[in-house]
Amino acid sequence: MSRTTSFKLVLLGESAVGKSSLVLRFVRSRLSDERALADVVAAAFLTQTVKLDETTNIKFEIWDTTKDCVVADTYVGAGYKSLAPIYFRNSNAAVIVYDITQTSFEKAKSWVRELQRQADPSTIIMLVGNKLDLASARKTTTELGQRFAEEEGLLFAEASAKTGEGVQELFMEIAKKLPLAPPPQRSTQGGKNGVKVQGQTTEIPSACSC
Ligand SMILES: Nc1nc2c(ncn2[C@@H]2O[C@H](COP(=O)(O)OP(=O)(O)OP(=O)(O)O)[C@@H](O)[C@H]2O)c(=O)[nH]1
Ligand SMILES: [Mg+2]
Repeated sequence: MSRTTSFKLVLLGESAVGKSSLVLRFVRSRLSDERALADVVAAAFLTQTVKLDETTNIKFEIWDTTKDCVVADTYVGAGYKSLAPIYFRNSNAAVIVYDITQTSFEKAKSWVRELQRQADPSTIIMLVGNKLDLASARKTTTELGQRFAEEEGLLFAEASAKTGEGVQELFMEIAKKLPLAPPPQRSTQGGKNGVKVQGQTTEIPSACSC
């Protein structure tokens, strides 16, 4: 028997930094198919299971975000000032993405502050500098990202959704930090779609192909 525990993971970051591309690379392991990217951009929710060891699987319930839905929900729900904490309510992990070739690092820092203010303190936060394949055009040094992550107690990685470099590894690093015992259920009242997914453990036969 192997044990599968589900965790909610949310992706945050400025538009066009590559959030959906990272999810697609993680879930489908390739990024050559533009139609597949269009699908994942439209999807907003995907799952992927990774094997931590012989008896332990981690199922990521991945919530992608886009500029459009953040703006819409922010407007309807909380006014323009707050960046819709509904996206990270009940999240076990948050991946905050910036593009190393753009000025999106400051926006990533503001997402970190927002999470520190509003998310559950047990939420694992990972800062990811994406588009590592374009390192020759980088505006944010590795050291800058690494230092900020260290100061704030975050996990840190650089990756390329385009080549796949570092993508599986960053999700595995998060998987290793997740608490294997189910965390206490938190209230989902008022949460978008009323979803309650974190820390759900299911026993599945090891022969199961799913
Ligand atoms: N060179 C390169 N391009 C990338 C990489 N990741 C994403 N892109 C490109 O960057 C653009 C934006 O990628 P998306 O994945 O749609 O970005 P996003 O963060 O989901 O954007 P929003 O949904 O608008 O918030 C697309 O043209 C991608 O092909 C990468 O690692 N390297
Ligand atoms: Mg997207």
